[in-house]
Amino acid sequence: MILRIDRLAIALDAPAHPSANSASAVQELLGGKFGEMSTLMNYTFQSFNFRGRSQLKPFYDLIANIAAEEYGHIELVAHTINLLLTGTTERNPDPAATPLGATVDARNHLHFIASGQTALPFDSMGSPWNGSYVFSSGNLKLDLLHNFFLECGARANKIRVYEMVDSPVARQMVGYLLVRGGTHIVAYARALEELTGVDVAKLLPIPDISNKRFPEARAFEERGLHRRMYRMSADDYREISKIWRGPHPEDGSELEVVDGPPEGGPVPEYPPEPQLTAPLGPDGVDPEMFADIKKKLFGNDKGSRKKS
Ligand code: MN3
Repeated sequence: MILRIDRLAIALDAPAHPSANSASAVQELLGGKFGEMSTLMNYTFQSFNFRGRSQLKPFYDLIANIAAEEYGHIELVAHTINLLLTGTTERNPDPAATPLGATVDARNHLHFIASGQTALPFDSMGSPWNGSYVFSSGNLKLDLLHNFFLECGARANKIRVYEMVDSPVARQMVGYLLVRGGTHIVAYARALEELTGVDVAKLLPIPDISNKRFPEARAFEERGLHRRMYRMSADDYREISKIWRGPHPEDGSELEVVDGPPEGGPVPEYPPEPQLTAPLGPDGVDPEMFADIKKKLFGNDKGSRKKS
């Protein structure tokens, strides 16, 4: 079971310049093949399907625990998309004024047609996330190799989205996820080392650029977030400390298990978007529509039902 906390992993500030096309690029980090929906569902299914749990408890604990952190990463990317989209159209309840006119040049019309100007489980090209992105082979060595590869691929995509989008809210989110994804790369490298003796961490970093080159990521690393594994449970997953230990492969700092989730930040509040009839129509209830319904129910004779 998952216990949910109504906070984001970090505080996110609304951007001064919202951008629908930046939001489309960020969608890759949510519903792309290497996005946060994929890390969440891969580790979730691998934990559901784990065989030989009692013999391999530290590995089970690690995969199950990282799955729980990934939920918060989906949440963080979705809210970044929402903040980038909020304010991209004219908040005008008159449909004849073409209040969504600016969106015809936006890359992803689904943000405006299929949702209330908010995130969807799609990649940057509008293709839906799908279950074939999940690898759960039943072979621990293979699954760990896959997870190491998945996190490195996710890191490459984060770096590229960072290079595309200069909005501070997107860069804050990507900086944080570069650091947290970095801990998951080290975790799967350490797990492979415990299982086989091979020093997988010698391959790092993949791609060959340090997190310290990204100012927002560097700030999180200076606070020690790259050496922390959050234990996302009140009582369980304690054996992660049998894998998450020793020196960090890049800077030699000591790896540390922290009991409980990150302190986090508030969930953003989104104002209504009347031009999208979100949450209700203009002015709550459209008076003309209301009069129409009344006429259909009661006829023109106010208040009394027609006698048949
Ligand atoms: Mn993640």
